[in-house]
Amino acid sequence: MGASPRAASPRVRLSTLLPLTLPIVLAVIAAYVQWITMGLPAVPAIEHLTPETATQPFGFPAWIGITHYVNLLLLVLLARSGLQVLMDHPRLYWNVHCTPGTEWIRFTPVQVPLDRLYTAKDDARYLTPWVGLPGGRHTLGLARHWHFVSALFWVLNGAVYVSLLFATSQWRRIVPTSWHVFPDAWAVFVHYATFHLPPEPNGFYQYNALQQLTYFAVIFVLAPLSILTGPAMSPALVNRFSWYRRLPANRQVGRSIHFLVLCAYAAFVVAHVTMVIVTGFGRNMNHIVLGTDDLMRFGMYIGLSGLVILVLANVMANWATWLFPRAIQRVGDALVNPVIRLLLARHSPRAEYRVEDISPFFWPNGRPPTSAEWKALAANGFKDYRLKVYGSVENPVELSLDELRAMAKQTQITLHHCIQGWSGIAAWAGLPMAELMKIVRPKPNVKAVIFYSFGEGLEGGQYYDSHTIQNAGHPQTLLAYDMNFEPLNAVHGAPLRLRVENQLGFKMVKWITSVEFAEDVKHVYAGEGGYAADHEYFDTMADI
Ligand SMILES: Nc1nc2c(c(=O)[nH]1)N[C@H]1C(S)=C(S)[C@@H](COP(=O)(O)O)O[C@H]1N2
Ligand SMILES: [Mo]
Repeated sequence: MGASPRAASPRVRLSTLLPLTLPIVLAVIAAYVQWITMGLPAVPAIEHLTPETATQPFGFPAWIGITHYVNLLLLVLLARSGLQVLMDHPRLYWNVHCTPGTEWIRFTPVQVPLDRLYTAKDDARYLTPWVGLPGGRHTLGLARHWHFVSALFWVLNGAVYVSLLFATSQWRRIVPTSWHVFPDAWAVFVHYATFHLPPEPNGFYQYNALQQLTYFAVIFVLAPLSILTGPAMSPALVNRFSWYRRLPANRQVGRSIHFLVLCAYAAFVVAHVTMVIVTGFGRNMNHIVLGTDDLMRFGMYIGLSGLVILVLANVMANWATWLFPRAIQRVGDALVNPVIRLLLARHSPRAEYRVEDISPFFWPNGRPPTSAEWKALAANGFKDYRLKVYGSVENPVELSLDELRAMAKQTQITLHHCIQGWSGIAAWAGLPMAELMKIVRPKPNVKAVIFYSFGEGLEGGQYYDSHTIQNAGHPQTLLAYDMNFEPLNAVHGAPLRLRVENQLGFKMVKWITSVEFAEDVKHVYAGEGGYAADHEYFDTMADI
């Protein structure tokens, strides 16, 4: 398939890099041309406002300083945990199939070998704890708890900020009200780009045009973009809507934009902090920290202490995550699950794709079982395989593959979402779990359905996972024996694997040996409901 392992594909594709950077480079060149040929453009005259002459709201009330600080703290946590998640599948694409070699950027030197089994987990990278939260390799389960909890509070903080902005007419600082802001902002840009400082207004009363436009874009463009592209990666949301697949924006476009927005935030922070320093650090710090407009040093000291606290909070976050991972998982679940339950879990998946949409390459995860039992069954074409269905049911059964195939068959072409970030479309055929439930008849006390694998997890020990009885009964929940119109192969879960289209891939147990109906999951291994939840601290509701 495509490139030989030696033909090194570039780490960043020019076809993506150029459209992103060329406008900036051209703007800087234009600024220099204008400066050299016509001199610096005039920026609008600045009124020297005083508390007596200022007409619009001025100064910084405490709520701006507080939301500004909370925002910074949460953005740092979001960026660090987000990078950790990214490193678990260190490739970004514009196509939903994630075919190796089609990524527009990769954060790994590895070219995916196509001549041997190379799983997506093999592809995960190590990230230093100085950058990543929590750092390490394949720690995305814990990173996700930080990311989602931070995201929740970040959106809440943003909502408070924007509400107060419009409740108080502080919005006049941020929202341009005249088209003149564009030529004025350009005039300021020509100054900055050529390393000149234009006459600056006092930020306590008003911003210059470029500053206003930039703040507006960060708050009203970047933030909504990251909020929208986050859920665009959720299987529950994406597979809920059948029109979604027709949009140009797929999971990988969302993921790529989510990352590019992070880059934009980072660029903004560098530029913003530079400008705060060069235009009068002490005074600017008093504005935002104390809400005063003078040259005292107090605001600077408190502000810098705030940064020290921010660094300490991050050190503590890493430390707590390594020492008390189970507690982090519990807190994450406790805060995030109710939101997911409210927004997503009530919806059944129903999106279907077309045969033409099927991915040419489908990343594998997990290695085929090594047990003698599975190998013997496989050697015999699974003729002796019996699926054991037991537990709290009226009618426990053991079913051969032929018997399973003789029962109600359903085919669905769906989009798979792995927790690591990759996706792929495949056709699956099998027995709907709802049909199996009609035969075994779960008792009224049953809340959980547990799927056990012949295979082992990353750290050894039996792989398993569980679903609520409601989720097991979803119309697209299948015990699949065919993939892309052929019997399931060894890598993708032969003889039988689960498909649950509203949740992440790790919930879809491959190489199933038995299915247990139970009141809860406490009696199974560590009791968290699945191998990944037990060992890797993955979320128990894998809808996002
Ligand atoms: N038994 C078992 N099932 C498993 C896994 C595993 O490691 N062992 N990996 C899971 C994960 S993380 C994903 S994304 C999907 C991958 O399915 P695929 O290999 O068909 O792409 O299988 C899931 N089922
Ligand atoms: Mo996965």
